[in-house]
Amino acid sequence: MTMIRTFLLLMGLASSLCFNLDTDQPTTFLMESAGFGYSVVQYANSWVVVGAPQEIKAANQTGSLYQCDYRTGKCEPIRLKIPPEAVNMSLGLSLAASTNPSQLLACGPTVHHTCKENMYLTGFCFLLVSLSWQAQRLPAALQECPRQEQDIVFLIDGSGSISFRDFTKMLNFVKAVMSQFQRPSTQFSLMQFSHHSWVHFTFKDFIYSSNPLGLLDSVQQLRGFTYTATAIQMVTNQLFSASSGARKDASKILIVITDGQKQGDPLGYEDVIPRAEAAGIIRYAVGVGLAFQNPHSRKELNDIASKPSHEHIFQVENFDALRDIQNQLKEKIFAIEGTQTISSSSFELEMSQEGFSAVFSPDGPVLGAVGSFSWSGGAFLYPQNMSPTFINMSQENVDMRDSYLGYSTELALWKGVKILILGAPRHQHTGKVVIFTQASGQWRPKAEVAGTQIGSYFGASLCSVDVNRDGNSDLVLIGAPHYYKPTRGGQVSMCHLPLGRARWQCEVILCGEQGHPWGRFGAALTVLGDVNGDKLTDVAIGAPGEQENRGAVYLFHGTSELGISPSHSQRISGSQLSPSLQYFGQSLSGGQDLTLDGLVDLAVGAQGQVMLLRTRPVLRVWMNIQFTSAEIARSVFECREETASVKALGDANVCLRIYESPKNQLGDLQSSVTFDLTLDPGRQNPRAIFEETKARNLTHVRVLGLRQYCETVRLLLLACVEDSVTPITLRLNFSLVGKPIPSFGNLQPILAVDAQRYFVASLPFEKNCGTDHVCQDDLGISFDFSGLKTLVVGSTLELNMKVTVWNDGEDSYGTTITFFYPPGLSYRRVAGSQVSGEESS
Ligand SMILES: *[C@@H]1O[C@H](CO)[C@@H](O)[C@H](O)[C@H]1NC(C)=O
Ligand SMILES: *[C@@H]1O[C@H](CO)[C@@H](O)[C@H](O)[C@H]1NC(C)=O
Ligand SMILES: *[C@@H]1O[C@H](CO)[C@@H](O)[C@H](O)[C@H]1NC(C)=O
Ligand SMILES: *[C@@H]1O[C@H](CO)[C@@H](O)[C@H](O)[C@H]1NC(C)=O
Ligand SMILES: *[C@@H]1O[C@H](CO)[C@@H](O)[C@H](O)[C@H]1NC(C)=O
Ligand SMILES: [Ca+2]
Ligand SMILES: [Ca+2]
Ligand SMILES: [Ca+2]
Repeated sequence: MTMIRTFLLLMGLASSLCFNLDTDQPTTFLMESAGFGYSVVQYANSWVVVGAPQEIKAANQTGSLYQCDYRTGKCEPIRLKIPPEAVNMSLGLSLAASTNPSQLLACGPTVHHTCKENMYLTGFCFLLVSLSWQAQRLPAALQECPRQEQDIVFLIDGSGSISFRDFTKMLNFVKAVMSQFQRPSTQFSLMQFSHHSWVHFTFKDFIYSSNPLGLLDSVQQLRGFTYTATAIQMVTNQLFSASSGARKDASKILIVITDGQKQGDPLGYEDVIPRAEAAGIIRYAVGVGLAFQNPHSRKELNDIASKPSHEHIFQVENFDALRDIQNQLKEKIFAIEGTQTISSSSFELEMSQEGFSAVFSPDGPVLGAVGSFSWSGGAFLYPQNMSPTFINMSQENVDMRDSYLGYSTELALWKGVKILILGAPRHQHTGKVVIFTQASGQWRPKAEVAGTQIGSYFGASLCSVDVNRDGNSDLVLIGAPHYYKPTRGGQVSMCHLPLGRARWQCEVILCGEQGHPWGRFGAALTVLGDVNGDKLTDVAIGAPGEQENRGAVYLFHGTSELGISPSHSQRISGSQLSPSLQYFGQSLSGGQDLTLDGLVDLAVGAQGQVMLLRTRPVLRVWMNIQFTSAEIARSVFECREETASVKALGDANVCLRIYESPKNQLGDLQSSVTFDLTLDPGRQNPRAIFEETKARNLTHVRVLGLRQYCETVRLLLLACVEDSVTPITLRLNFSLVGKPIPSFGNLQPILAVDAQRYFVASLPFEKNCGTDHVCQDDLGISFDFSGLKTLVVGSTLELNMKVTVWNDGEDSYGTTITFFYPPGLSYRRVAGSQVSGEESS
């Protein structure tokens, strides 16, 4: 018994697990191209566009796009003009498409952008409209290198040991260096020192001067001793101050030019250099003349200059040789970048990786920019003919560093309101998803929901679903592909959009099958459209890590409660399609019919290939049974004399009509239908049999199209049935196997899993209740205790009671008498007798 039940259960599971994507004849697009299949999108109801972000196309060009055609089974490269500045962009790392109008976004978020000595990662997307592959570039130009601001102080030695001619050469050197930098990014200030000091011009003087180089013309030599340390202290305190025009975010650079040792200075370098260092002043020391050949002087230069000394010290033999180091000094200063100085804080958009994710909104394309603001992340919205809007969490007082906001992007619509959803899978290590809405032109965070497990990457994938297809999104699926459970890896939360000010919450968790702790279930999500014909949207979820990265795809159906059923209706493993498949399900795209059969198809990316799976046409069956006579006449079933002969019971007309849902363009669909008819199922002995089989059961196999089919069967009643009250039942059940359609690549129709598979009709026995067929009885009852008036407990052992029931009206069916007696008595037996020959109970 248990064995059989287990078997039946398995049978049921097996049949439901192939509903209803066709796995027998997938179309495979193969391409010898690195990363082919990393991303995939259905485009313009005719193409599968595939990204191959790792393909090396030229010296500085990575990534490529392909358009694949179901009819030919082949892919062609999409030839885009890649601008030379899009260095190693990994084109095709993310793709998005929209219908009506048909648009495609293809992004390369790893544009290597060199600024001076630093390498930045920005991104480009191409917006393609129609098949002309005329591309618009987003953003229109490469972001400029970050502007580096520098505040440079020259501190020049005017002591008596320097001749007038050499002092002039020194001023010329200062002039030459100054002329190589541009205002306003670079500002200069000049101070001369001996045993006094003289500020010739501050940064303010420099920036407001109409002729900055002219400021040097009035400089006179001071003469006297050499108070180098005191002078450095004044530079630190006075010149690098806001009141002198120094800027907070600029690099601070001090260039000291001297010919000799400190002389008579009350301060030592140890008194002043630590302060200069703390203020972030980068110090260059230029030593001129033979004085510096002695080790003591050499040490002084070391004390003044920043570390490492060899990078910050210049020594020249004489003042003429200063000219030789102009360029060296310039290069050194140019090389100082924001990221290397103490003062400059962090990245803004230099590492934005714009286009890491992409989605179309009614206002324009939205590109995720995960790396912006030290990987806080955000997204750019590109409205038509307008400058882009940056959407991030700046309004919120939250720590978003390393959150990766914009790792995934999705759009939802609710009563015409646009809702932008951004995933931040590294937020606080557990991940977060934020909903943005527009309020007075500004995109503001409205609601958010956080992940629960560290490292789960909650929000790495997003998918908004309009389950009942009324134009309003009902829920968002949020993938956490690295969610770890010992038996299952990855999960997807189902989160209904929050209404009003309600908190955003997720209700149901979708999972893959057990036994795949590294399955990465939820790494890819897609809306499929309605595949099973219940008019509710269905979704597909990829688990590319299942079975040692062979991968799998799950199909889930929408439910009438505007949710997604937590149990999948089909699992397609990569190994079942091809033994060599790897990462099957790493990318998904559904919702369009590319095979021209009227049914939506699913494109699934794997490593180096893409599979196009068709949905199978779904059949449902309408059934009916009609008897030629509405009831069994008394003359047929009444058993007065004991003649053991069967009697004709009339005909049953059995009808089946097979119809398709959803509608498709496949024409007539044939299927082989096996149907069983059973009389009095569940009864030990049947009361009627089929004339054809002389048994209670009958099986027919017919090939039927999408038409109504009827068949008449003759019934016989066995003689003297013992129960002529309960109607005779006739049950119809069937199984259906769709016939492959040769003109559509042998696509095979399938019976809906939730289709009705039984139909039961009943044939009642005629009742003696007049012409209205309503039995109006008139029952009476009387009790008789054989004349006993009092029951004395203990004196009488038996109490006999006579109950008389009579009927003065039409026949009465199922009459019962309920009789209560006190606890002191116990029930013995009942004996019945019938008085008139009519009907009994
Ligand atoms: C590749 O890009 C680098 C950095 O932008 C550039 O220096 C180099 O010239 C480029 N090479 C070619 C062949 O374009
Ligand atoms: C671009 O990629 C190629 C191949 O991987 C590499 O050789 C080259 O150095 C890269 N260019 C830059 C600028 O990073
Ligand atoms: C958001 O962007 C603005 C610039 O638009 C920036 O100043 C701010 O720091 C950003 N906020 C976060 C949390 O990244
Ligand atoms: C009727 O059912 C019995 C047992 O289930 C089976 O052996 C027999 O073949 C069936 N007869 C017909 C005509 O289907
Ligand atoms: C009808 O139902 C019976 C019992 O559930 C089952 O054994 C039989 O296979 C069914 N017939 C068909 C044609 O599916
Ligand atoms: Ca809806
Ligand atoms: Ca559906
Ligand atoms: Ca199709």
